[in-house]
Amino acid sequence: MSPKIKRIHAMEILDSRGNPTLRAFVTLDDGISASASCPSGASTGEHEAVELRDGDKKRYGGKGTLQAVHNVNKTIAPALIGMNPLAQEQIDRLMIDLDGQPNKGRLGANVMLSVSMAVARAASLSLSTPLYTYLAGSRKIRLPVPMMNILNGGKHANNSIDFQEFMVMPLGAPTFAEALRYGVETFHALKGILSKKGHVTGVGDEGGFAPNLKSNEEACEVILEAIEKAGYQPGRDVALALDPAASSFYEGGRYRLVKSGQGEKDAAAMNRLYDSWLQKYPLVSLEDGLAENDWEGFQAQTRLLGTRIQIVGDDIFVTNSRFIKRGIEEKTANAVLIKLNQIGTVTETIEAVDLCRKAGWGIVISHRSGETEDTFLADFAVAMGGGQIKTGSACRSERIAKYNRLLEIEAELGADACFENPMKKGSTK
Ligand code: 2PG
Ligand code: MG
Repeated sequence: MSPKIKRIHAMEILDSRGNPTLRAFVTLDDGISASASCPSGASTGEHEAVELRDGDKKRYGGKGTLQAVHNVNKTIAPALIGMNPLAQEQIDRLMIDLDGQPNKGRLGANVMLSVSMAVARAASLSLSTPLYTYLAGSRKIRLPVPMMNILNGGKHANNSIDFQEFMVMPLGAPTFAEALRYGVETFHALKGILSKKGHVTGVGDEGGFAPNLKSNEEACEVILEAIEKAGYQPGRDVALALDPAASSFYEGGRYRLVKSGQGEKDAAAMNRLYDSWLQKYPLVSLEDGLAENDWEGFQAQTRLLGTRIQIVGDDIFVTNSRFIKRGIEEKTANAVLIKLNQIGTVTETIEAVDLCRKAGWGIVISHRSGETEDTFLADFAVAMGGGQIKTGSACRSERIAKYNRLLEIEAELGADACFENPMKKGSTK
């Protein structure tokens, strides 16, 4: 007999920035109980699904989630009780209908996603199946290569760097555990280098260092130094990936590199800048190199750089199949950053992943800058099989929790664990 949902409730908890978020609990009639927590972004895309906040300035500066809790307890729970938790798609569609808004503005994407993830987790527990196997369905599972954001700027750090994320990608490692070690050792080497140069080694929201460097270029240079100091060869063992999060410094049709004092540029000049970086640095992936509404600039960038590196759209696609379809038609990029809370249900996120795979596009499963200790993302990345995860630096427990879960999964899979360089020609998307 199939299990049924007996109870659903939620509570207000805190994320890694000390802002309220939501944890949903799902209890089944077979005694299984599971919970899941929603993350929250800072450099959010304009077209992301709505994150419901109370707006009551007397509590948490307006960021409270009591209304969201109420929506779970009073609207979603009564509709879902009695349903089979294995019917993920049906449950997600029902929540989408209950909300009735294209941007999930009535119930809130944070409300729907916490419930959606908790339902999936309860279902996997009820079947005694690991969450990654359950979510994978017929997809081939694969351990992801981490994109580790070891140097932070932009909106994630109060420093002189315009670009938000400078990441290392240990592409030459033979296993996930080794990839993680390469990245962690590079992070530690970077700390030594920065402190020797007299920089502060405090960290930003995702655990990367946030020094005041002279330029965005200097950030790449110190990372290359760190890769070598850790004993690795830049490019071969450990490559660079970037997320400038360019919407955050785009204003009035210009890209304003104000924090570093490097002037203003149009899209063509930004693309030339990235091209010149490709000559100097072992860059393999560029995310949001241009702003979210600059579809033309993105297209030109993909024409210019897209055969040499991965061009990832984050804010421009917001994990929304409608925007991804347009991107595939117009050749706007060649990869998508996938964030569950940008769209608000597990089902729609999987739909976005499958769309990318069909088009031969890259898939990067990503955290948010505000996270919790929930490790759903690690299982989700393995299940989707795209071979790439972005989940922060080598410190801060909300990031490390995901890495530790991936270590566990790799150990559990043993000889069956698949790990390969997703940038290699012929690697499955
Ligand atoms: C991004 C993310 C995650 P945020 O821009 O890719 O690193 O940041 O969650 O603040 O949108
Ligand atoms: Mg981004």
